[in-house]
Amino acid sequence: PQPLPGLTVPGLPADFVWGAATSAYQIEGAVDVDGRTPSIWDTFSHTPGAIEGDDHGDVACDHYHRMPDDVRLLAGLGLDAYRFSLSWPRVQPGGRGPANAKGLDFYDRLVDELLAQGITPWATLYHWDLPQELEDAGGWPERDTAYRFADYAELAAGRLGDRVHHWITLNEPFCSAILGYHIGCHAPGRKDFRAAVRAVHHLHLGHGLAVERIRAVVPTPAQVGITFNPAQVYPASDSPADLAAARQADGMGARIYLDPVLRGRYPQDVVEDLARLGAELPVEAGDLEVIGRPVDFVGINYYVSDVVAAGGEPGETVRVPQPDRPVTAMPWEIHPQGMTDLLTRISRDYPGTAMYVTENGAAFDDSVYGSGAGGRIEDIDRTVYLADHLAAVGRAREAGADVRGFFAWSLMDNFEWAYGYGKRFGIVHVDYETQMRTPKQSAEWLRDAANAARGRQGS
Ligand code: PNW
Repeated sequence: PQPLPGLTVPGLPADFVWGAATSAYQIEGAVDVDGRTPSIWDTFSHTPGAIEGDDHGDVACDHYHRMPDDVRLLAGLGLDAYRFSLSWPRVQPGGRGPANAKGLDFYDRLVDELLAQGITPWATLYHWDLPQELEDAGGWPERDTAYRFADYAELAAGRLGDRVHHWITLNEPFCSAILGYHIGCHAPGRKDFRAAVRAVHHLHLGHGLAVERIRAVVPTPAQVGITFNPAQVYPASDSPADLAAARQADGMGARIYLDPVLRGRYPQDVVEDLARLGAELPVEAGDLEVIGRPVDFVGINYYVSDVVAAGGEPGETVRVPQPDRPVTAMPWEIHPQGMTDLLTRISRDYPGTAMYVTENGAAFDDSVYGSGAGGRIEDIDRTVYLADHLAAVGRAREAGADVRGFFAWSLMDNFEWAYGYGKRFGIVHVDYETQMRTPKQSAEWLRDAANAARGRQGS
């Protein structure tokens, strides 16, 4: 067995933010309680064959009913911050009209519980649970959805903004647009590339409109940002064909998201690649000014990197597996240096960008030793994964990247989207029969490493 990693992570200052993250549909359950209406994930997960084992989020971790206990659990882990998401159809059933007081009350109580425990709330407004009614009206490929999102953002921020000072508009627009509307492995399960490209732009527009509305209702010092999962791409060789493939993959996986928000324009090569594929970003006059409004930070979710080669057909790119890299249970390749390279590259190409790692973590097949309250999960593989990626953040900081915090994905095992409950990312184990929570060894290590970092002088 591997030894536990050391607690000292070089390069992380005393004021580095240590946190854990979740999202509403993955943990809350209570899908028809207190006025919530279905989201696209309720519909999708109840479509036979869409999800591994036909799992769904009807109960999930039952967090909606166990929230105060979960916050106490979080407090016991000694973390500074908790990133959660609001369920749009809980806050604004159907995605239009007035707020649902009971739905907002839940997040109001959550925020108060967090603050009472000294934990800073970080609210994500959209972690993929679009109200089904808005999908029925066309979803993100329709421009109107962006305006609906801005209205919802204002309702949520207006209620919580006196206490929540950290706001993330969208989580991973790549997943919403490409996995949801092109690949179809995520809700709403459509397979239409042109629609997916329209969705990309309307997600960005919704972000920009929401930034303005949040700033209007949240008193300073509001910190408003957006979370991306930019691809970290390496060419498989230095042949012109592979270099071109890497450029294209980087354009579609990273720059199409980063550039409009951080530079106020779409990259010309990406626009040309899309045109060759018969797709177009539906940009209207003034949109890029809205989308390019300054943000206070960018959230980065990092799990894997991609080695890319030219595919069989011209203009096709393929991801080349790296058999020498160890894998998680997903099975995703483990490559911490990719995170250093990604953060360093963003800080070089988009100077002055403050970043937080808003997700990083791994699914492994945990073994539970003992049972009940005496159960123990020695997840050394997850602990090493987190330690290696925190070290990668430290190296990026030493190379000049302004990375200010790290949120482990996830606080607890939860509904892992298309994979259902079989893949466990938690630093806390959830027994889905009893809903008992048991902190894993990785949670204890994270708590101790955060403490060690706080005790040191800033670096
Ligand atoms: C992120 N992909 O999702 C999400 O933000 C989390 O909700 C999720 O649980 C976590 O990562 C682990 O999967 C992703 O296939 C899901 O490229 C899929 C992909 C990327 C990110």
